[in-house]
Amino acid sequence: NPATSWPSGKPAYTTEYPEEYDLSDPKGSFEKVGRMVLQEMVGELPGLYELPSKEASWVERSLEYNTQGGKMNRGLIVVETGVALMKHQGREPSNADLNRLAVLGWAVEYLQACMLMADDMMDGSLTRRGNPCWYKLPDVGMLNTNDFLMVEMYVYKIVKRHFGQDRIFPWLIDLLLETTFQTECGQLLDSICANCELEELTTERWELIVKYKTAFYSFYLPVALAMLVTGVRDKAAFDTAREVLLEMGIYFQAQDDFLDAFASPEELGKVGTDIQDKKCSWLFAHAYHEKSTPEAKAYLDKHYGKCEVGSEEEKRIKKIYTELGLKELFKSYEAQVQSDMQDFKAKVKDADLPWSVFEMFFGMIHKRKK
Ligand code: GPP
Ligand code: MG
Ligand code: MG
Ligand code: MG
Repeated sequence: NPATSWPSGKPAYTTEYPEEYDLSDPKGSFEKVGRMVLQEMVGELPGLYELPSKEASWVERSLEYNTQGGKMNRGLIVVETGVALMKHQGREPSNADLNRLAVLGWAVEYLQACMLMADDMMDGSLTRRGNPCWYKLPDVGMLNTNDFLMVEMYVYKIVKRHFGQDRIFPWLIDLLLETTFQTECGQLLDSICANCELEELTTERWELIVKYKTAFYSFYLPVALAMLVTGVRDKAAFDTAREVLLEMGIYFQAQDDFLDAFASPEELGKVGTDIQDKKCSWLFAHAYHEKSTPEAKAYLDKHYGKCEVGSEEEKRIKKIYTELGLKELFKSYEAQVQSDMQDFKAKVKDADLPWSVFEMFFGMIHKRKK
């Protein structure tokens, strides 16, 4: 294989995991695997890619900055799902199984990191995870584009290093690629809103946007990866998992949109830009199309997408959201999702999947404040 047999010494596969994965400390163990993966990836740069130390350190700094320090929900769920599935199959996960699940969890975290690096530049955001966005750093700027492309390639390098000799390798890659493309379709739908009339930013469009830009990669992907690696092959099981997880993912992005306006930036770790950016957010779509009054509509027509973060107009728009009763509407949507989740229980059991996976995932996000 020309890509892997040159230069000599390639490829290096990791097959042994001497460090004990401690399930009683899920975050700590997961973080340890993250350190290992980062070191492996950075370690290859001087030898295989002839990168001088300055550039190798740049990559290391970018990976540290952008892949670490998040909530790690997506990554952790890969491990949790894998463990639950193996137990459901009557198997006890070995140390290697746990490490390999965590590696896939990190592949999802790297994919997430690269999406956020690109998204922040597109959205003109200022902060992320409590720090300035990477592209905002004076010595980064437009180099962000290359940096996020490198993080994206690291997704595949990580998977290749740990699963390159595994028969499911092509399926893992296909799933990651397909999910990335779905996310890009979603980001397109999201970005084109800037060129749309407010009339077009409907709740139907909102649902389509968020299904693609968030739900596939954040919810279906981690569970589907764990299903693949634990040997699930039944199409119906993937279909059922997707159906439940997409609804959860759509709700997750509704929360993201809600928090964009109503959470404190300190708690959220980022400053909301949806009003400035003319996003088809859950709040806007419901304010404009479902709950509107002529006065509210007139104000939105005049100022939505035309005022800056922190401006009086932005504050007024948030006040309009509140006056239109969107906080209450959100609560009732939230209750609806919770009851839908209960209704999915039987279907999940029929698909021979452990309900605990979905319950746990939902528990991680339900009523979240950040
Ligand atoms: C979240 O939207 C969606 C993404 C991060 C997907 C980006 C996809 C790309 C192909 C780059 P958001 O802008 O509401 O997220 P946040 O509020 O965290 O900025
Ligand atoms: Mg954004
Ligand atoms: Mg965005
Ligand atoms: Mg957002």
